[in-house]
Amino acid sequence: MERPLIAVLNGPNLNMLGLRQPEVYGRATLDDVEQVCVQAAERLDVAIDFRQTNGEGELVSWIQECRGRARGIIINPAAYSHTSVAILDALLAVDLPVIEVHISNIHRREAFRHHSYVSRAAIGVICGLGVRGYALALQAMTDMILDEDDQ
Ligand code: CA2
Repeated sequence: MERPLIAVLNGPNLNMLGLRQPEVYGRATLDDVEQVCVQAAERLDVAIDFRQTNGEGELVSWIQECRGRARGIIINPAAYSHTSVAILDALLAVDLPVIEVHISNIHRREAFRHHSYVSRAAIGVICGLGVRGYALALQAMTDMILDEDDQ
């Protein structure tokens, strides 16, 4: 049987990971995050589509493309978490399970980071656990897909 596809989508400035602000985001680069996801996906026997964009519209388009193609979406919308109703609407429209991931603990940071529009569309949110949050999200998403297939 074909492996279920999980989209792992990343928002603006995450391509800068590891290059600046290691005290906030750690030393891992975006390539390292992808490797963490690839290894978790191999272990879990799922396929992933890992992407990053700086554009809000592109993120919306990628979310729409997941419809009928992916079984779930793991998303770190970065700063758009705190501003984007468009990304929230796209996630609600595709009707797929969503897990929101943040590398840093957004609740320990500035007040403007405490609210995420995207969380309304998410089954769960993982934040503050560094890049291992992505592997945990893949584990949880795979469990949910297997549960759904058992029903
Ligand atoms: O903690 C996270 O994963 C965030 O989604 C990261 C976003 C931030 O706006 C959110 O509030 C929390 C920022 C991503 C940009 O990352 C950088 C990494 C290195 C240097 C500059 C930015």
